[in-house]
Amino acid sequence: MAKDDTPPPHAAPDWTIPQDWQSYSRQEHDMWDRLFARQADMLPGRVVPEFMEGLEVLRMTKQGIPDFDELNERLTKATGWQVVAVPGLVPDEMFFEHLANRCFVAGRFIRTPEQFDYLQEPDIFHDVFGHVPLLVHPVYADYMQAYGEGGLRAARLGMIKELARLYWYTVEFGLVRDGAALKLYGAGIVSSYGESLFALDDPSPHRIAFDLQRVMRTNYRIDDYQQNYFVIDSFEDLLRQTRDADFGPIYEQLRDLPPVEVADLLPSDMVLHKGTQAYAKAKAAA
Ligand code: HBI
Ligand code: FE
Repeated sequence: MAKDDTPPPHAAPDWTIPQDWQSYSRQEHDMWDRLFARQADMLPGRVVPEFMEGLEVLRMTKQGIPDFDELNERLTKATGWQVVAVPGLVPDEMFFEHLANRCFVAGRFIRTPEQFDYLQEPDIFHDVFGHVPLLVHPVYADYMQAYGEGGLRAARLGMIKELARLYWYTVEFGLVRDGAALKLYGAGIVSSYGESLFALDDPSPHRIAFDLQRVMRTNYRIDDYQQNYFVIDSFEDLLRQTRDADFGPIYEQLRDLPPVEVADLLPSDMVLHKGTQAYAKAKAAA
């Protein structure tokens, strides 16, 4: 997280930079195409259908790194959102402010061949392939804006950490119920080949019904596959629970409750799948 709230010299006061699409190399476009092909082959049937529709509506099926100007013509027409380039992580309040204005900030750099399977910092493939397709879905688009507005309130109340957990377990690593099955929608999952398989198929992680306060208490790991996934009923339900929630009382309760550690289950949890945690245990033992 940025400690300093002044943007780097090449960035605007709101931290945006030009995407400078012309300057991407052949190799960088190829990297996008390889990542795209692997995910586009595997995701149908695993991801919510709205995600695949978003790729089509935005013509992201076209080869090469998307040009934000082209992307934004279609995205703005659909839901009024736009994508802007930033140098890397931006300060929390700037991030929330952009979301509240229907502006999604994206890194402009793409991972190197050595980082094909995994990198910790968000690159353009994670940010644009992972996050942008669902922004054409009107309810999801409203949720993201509501989240930004909630972030600005949380910042005034000193509750950013709690609200960031909500982002993590929905926007980044969320699952949604689809009848008896589960589907992916979190950007951190759908931009990762390994986690797109793990999150749905592996017996290791817990899969727990979404509960706003529970999620806001739950720590997360940023260095490996998640040990918990939270499952929403629908985007409508997620939006209703968050937009209509008066977070004031929830935050007051949270101040008196200890955080929940990553793999812990609570008696109040509605557990859809109790994980073996075998994956995390094997990693910890190695
Ligand atoms: N900056 N570029 C960028 N991308 C993010 O996802 C991001 C950020 N700054 C802050 C931030 N996320 C977090 O505060 C959110 O996870 C809540
Ligand atoms: Fe992300």
